[in-house]
Amino acid sequence: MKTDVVIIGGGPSGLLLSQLLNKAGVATVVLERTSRARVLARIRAGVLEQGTVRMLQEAGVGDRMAREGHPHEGCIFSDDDLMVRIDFKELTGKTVMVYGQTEVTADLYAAQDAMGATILHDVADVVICDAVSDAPFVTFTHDGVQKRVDCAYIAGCDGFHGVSRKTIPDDRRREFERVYPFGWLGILSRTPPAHEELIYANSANGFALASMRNEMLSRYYVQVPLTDKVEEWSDDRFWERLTSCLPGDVVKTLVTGPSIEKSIAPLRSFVSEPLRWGRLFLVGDAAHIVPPTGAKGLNLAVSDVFYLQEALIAAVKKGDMAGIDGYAARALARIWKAMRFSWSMTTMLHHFEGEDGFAAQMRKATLLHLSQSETARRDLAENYIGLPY
Ligand code: FAS
Ligand code: PHB
Repeated sequence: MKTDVVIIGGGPSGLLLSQLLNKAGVATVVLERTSRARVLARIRAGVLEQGTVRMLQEAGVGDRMAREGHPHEGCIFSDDDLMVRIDFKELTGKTVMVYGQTEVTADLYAAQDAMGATILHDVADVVICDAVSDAPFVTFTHDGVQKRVDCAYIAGCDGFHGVSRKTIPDDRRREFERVYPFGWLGILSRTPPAHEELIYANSANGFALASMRNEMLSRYYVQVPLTDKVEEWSDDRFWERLTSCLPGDVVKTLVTGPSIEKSIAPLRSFVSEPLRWGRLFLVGDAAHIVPPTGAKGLNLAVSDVFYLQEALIAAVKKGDMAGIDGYAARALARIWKAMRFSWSMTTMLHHFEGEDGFAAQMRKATLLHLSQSETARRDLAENYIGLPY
């Protein structure tokens, strides 16, 4: 097999990159380790920045999002019963889109199928070869047969546990990490959302987030110790913790119900540099992980895709290497700013085991300042709706 770009990973970043490259006449082969059903069964992100919405529209996958997605003009930060609204529209002139990552991925698969794109599922033993050469290739096993695809470039869109980042020699990689001593226990329930906008809640009982997918599908999270197991959390126990974190006025109208999905996600901040190794480029979770507190994970993957698709199209179609040579620095500049925002939101809203009263006072003062300072609200809004590409 021979193609222009091999994309390792059929998640949102791999599929979006493939879609944009194919639209520009650049051939791709996507290699995905699991089945399509497994990819589409993952419940992940829920909030899309305006830049992500624009990229999906440019990729030709914006129609269902426009019909079924929900534009949000603001969100709430609460501290016990204090509720502070961040008015994105008034403060930045922009909004965000509530539309699940699962739906984004399904729309991308449908568009890639319509294009006749080459996406191989249930691929194993992916090995990136000769990345630092003019003739890289990838070997893998598919349908029990060892195969090889030769290409001009390789995009590592294979997430935190993929092979791409580890292809860069350990002594050439620089990794930055903060592992948080808690996780998010999340549930989906076929109930009306607690509030028409998202609520990021700080409380004496820890952090909680009230989100949604649509008017009859709610997504909730509560902070739990990393040692907790999902089977230790009955629905009743979850609802009890959630109601102890949300503002009293919201709890009054909260509709509870059985969970249809329940999982615990660990929280970490992580960046691996460099993003480029010869003709291999790291994209999305393969290169960085943010705690979901800032709703940046998927959106950061999309801005990586924006920079890389522009660079690859110029290189493949015109032999212009400027974008290729500038990709890593350009993407990292935005990655680190999103890393900072996600870290600050996480430290601002979560209880840390063994923290002293001073830390709790810092959280309360931050939220009180947010309620009294338009400048503080504008700074948060600018980061939340997404910094410029
Ligand atoms: P992904 O991990 O989505 O996709 C990588 C793909 O590569 C996967 O399909 C995987 O099967 C495949 N792969 C891995 N190794 C391979 C190999 N060797 N060969 C071939 N394929 C391989 N972000 C938010 O903004 N908000 C959230 O609430 C949120 N919640 C999350 C919860 C969890 C449990 C996780 C893990 C992440 C969450 N994220 C959230 C972040 C998430 O949305 C990611 O940012 C997003 O999926 C990034 O997309 P990709 O870079 O495509 O990586
Ligand atoms: C979600 O709806 O899953 C969601 C929303 C906002 C976040 C994290 C997760 O910051």
